Amino acid sequence: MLKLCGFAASNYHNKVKLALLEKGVPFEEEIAWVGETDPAASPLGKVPYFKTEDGAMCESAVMLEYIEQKYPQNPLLPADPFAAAKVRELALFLDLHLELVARNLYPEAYFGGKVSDSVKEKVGAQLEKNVAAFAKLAKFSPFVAGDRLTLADCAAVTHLPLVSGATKLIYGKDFLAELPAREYLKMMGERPHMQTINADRKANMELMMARMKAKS
Ligand SMILES: N[C@@H](CCC(=O)N[C@@H](CS)C(=O)NCC(=O)O)C(=O)O
Repeated sequence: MLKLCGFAASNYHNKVKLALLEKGVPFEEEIAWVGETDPAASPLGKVPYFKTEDGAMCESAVMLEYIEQKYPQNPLLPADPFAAAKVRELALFLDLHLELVARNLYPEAYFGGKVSDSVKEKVGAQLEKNVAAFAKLAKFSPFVAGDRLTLADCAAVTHLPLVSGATKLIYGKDFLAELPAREYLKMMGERPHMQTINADRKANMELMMARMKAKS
């Protein structure tokens, strides 16, 4: 059976988990905390990663492509090559230009750490530019890439709350306020699989905080 390794408080873990649930792919979750991952499966020590009957793989974008090709049911990519590329473009923007940039703020926004003023300034400018670019590509009609659920939604629904929350906490301003992100997240949050993911996320977050407390 396909194993999704990671932990349910992770947005990248949930990006892949949502795709598996929406596609109806049978899988098991195996908990792998940061610092306790399998180096052969994830050489950078990041989660999530898959253990498959053919071997292991990491990087959520690749994992989504793998399940899409291996389990074609309930497709999360359009058959048309151009339309599929536009979905991948959005998913990449979400990972690379929004989430990865906002991630620099998480130590202070979410983990009680500190981020220097120079980092905040640099990240703020970059995010402002990147959110404006993302706004030109995103459709929100009602899904992020158009009228169907795609793998771009798996990234959007898991990353956008973190980007929105981190910018609110660090700059006192939600950088996504001009986008219909709240309505979108509300609509997505009504999906039964998102409700599972959110319940698992909350329970896992408590476990993670307890672990961090016990370690400090
Ligand atoms: N590019 C990776 C990013 C995954 C990622 O950053 N995961 C976080 C958890 S949300 C992690 O493992 N962080 C630990 C680290 O970077 O050492 C992917 O798409 O899978």
